[in-house]
Amino acid sequence: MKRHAMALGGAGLMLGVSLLAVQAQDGMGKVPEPPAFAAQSEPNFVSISDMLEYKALPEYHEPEWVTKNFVDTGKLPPVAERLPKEPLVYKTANMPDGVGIYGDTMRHVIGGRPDGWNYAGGAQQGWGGIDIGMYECLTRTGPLFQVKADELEPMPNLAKSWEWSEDGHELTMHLIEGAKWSDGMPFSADDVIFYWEDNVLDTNVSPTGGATPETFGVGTTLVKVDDYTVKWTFKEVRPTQYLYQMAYGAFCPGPAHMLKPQHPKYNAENTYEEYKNAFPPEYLNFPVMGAWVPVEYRPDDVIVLRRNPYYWKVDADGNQLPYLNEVSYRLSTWSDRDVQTVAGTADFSNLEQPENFVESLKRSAEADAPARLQFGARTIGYTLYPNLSGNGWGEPSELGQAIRELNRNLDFRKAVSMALDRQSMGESLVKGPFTTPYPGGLYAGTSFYDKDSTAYFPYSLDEAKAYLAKAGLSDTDGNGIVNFPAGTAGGQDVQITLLVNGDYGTDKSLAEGVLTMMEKLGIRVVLDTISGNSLTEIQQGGKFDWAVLRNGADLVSVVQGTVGLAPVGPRTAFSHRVGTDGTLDLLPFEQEMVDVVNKFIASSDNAERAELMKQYQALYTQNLYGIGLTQYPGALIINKRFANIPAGAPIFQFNWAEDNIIRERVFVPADKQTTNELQPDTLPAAPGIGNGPIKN
Ligand code: BQZ
Repeated sequence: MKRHAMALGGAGLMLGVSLLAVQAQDGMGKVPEPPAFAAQSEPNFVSISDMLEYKALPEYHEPEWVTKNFVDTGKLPPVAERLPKEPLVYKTANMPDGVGIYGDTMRHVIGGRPDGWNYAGGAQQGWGGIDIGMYECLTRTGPLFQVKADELEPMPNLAKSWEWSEDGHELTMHLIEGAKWSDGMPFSADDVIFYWEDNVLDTNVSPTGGATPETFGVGTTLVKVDDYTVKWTFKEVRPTQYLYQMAYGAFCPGPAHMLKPQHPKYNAENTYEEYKNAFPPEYLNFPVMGAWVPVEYRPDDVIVLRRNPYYWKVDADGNQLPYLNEVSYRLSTWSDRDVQTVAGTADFSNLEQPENFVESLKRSAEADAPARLQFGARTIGYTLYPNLSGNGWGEPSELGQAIRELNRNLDFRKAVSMALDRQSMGESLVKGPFTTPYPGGLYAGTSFYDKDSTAYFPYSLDEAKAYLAKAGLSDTDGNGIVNFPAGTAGGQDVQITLLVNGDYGTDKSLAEGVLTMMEKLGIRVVLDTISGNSLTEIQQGGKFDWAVLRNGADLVSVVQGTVGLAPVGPRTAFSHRVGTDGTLDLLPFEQEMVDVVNKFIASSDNAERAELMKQYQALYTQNLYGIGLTQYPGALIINKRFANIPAGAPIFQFNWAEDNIIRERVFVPADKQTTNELQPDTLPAAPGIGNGPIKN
């Protein structure tokens, strides 16, 4: 069973019997066995050193049209001068279809909308792989799904190597030397330090990747040693865990030469809001370290990105990557992404919404289907999060505060959990062996999951009502909805606002399910459905009683986003952040969870880490820190013309598939290339409002 379960790379470390079986409690039942659902393809497990190295090569190449139209005309220096001293070199043996050829485009469809390019300063680009393709980070973790379990550690990226000091408190990182931003300006430690000091540590800024000062450990410092060396100092000893935080989304520095002049610390004219929005989507050719640069933006229509002529990665023959000249993002809906990719009018989709499973499976099974569809393991999961702050996070109203007190009451959380019929909730999304009831916590089938440490409160409306009464609630005005006790919120009906992501059908269906089931319990739920970029601010501002959330990588991989597993810092956890007095009013079990997660971060002993995660799982599920809803697999849908797609690439594990498949190595064989490029034979021009690409 273990070999098969997800076959997740990384830590398949199951160690003997669990030391902390769940303490039997009333209402607890057997954890449901997920229906058998094997991933449709397995990764070829390798070492990181089999995938890449940093090395100077005897010669370098680029697309002919770039040489002819740009280098020979003096618009660009020769490719060798545009590359760093030692580019990142992808090894041919790890490329499923070998060295590729230049040409073609990958057409994406996304449900998000860009509000600017200042990722470090908090602007969003629309998700769906735009930011992942534009912004490079110190380390990289997406492709780790194919790394051998006992060799799991983050891959080098902008940081090409690092070493720990004797005492384990200092980590010296060596950056790629001589690399340039896509406008030709040098990349150096100054970009890294500007990101750290003036975006992460400056709490007036909320970087889009979610980084907070505590993301890298309370009291951690980062200094420049020289142009290509930085040094971290941690309170913990050898907290290797933080190397994962230095990957996508939390440590992807922006171009200081562009951002600094807009930052209020250096430009008193600007407010922090103006800094965040200093580079709107109309501002094109914004300098990046990623493979593609935004050159065209048509609101509610499309974003086109063209190859970065200064991209610092090559294949083993010295061909500068990427192979694809262009990537584009049609601005539509997430659901339309599945439809268009299966139909062949788009090229890539993470099939993550069960309501599209059946149609997508049917169409992609046909012989002439343009795209292939490959299910991975169950790494998509949804949770109902009660806001656990009792000291003012989100400035709740009197009713809101009364609800927070209820949320902090275990009997109340048990009532809510036992009123949820997770089986029918899953089936309402899609019939078949896909969904499974999810108790909450770490996902069944993932590396650190332990069934014996998982508590589960199965569906029982009667028992749920008993717990509701135990929480002091009864329907005093006989309208079917329980009331607060006299003296609390005026004894009014218990009415709860549920925050929902309006951009996904799945989120809305699950929220509707919660609403209907709570009604049967005697709780009125009102949906607060938010679409677009403002949702993140509402979530991070704590402006919700309850929220339905598609979980991040922390509950799948544990090692990615670890600080999100519990409120280890003032702004690290989704459902409990500092109150108006700047303190975290943790419940006793939350404090235990924080202690366990901090021990995990400070430990590099695999046996101890596995044990700690059992304790975490037991604390989480026994106390219903989050109330799990459903868990299911996703499928990668990719047009059949693309080559170098790694086997067994999950849509989501350490990161999304847009990172996992290493798009800069993806290519289209000559006989399959199309004329789908929207801006053929062009390269990014100078950064500026309305500046399109240049042809020659
Ligand atoms: C994948 C992903 C790539 C963010 C986003 C979006 C944001 C959240 C989440 C997913 C989208 C796609 O997810 O659903 O398949 O392409 O972009 O970044 O939901 O609203 O804030 O966490 O990753």
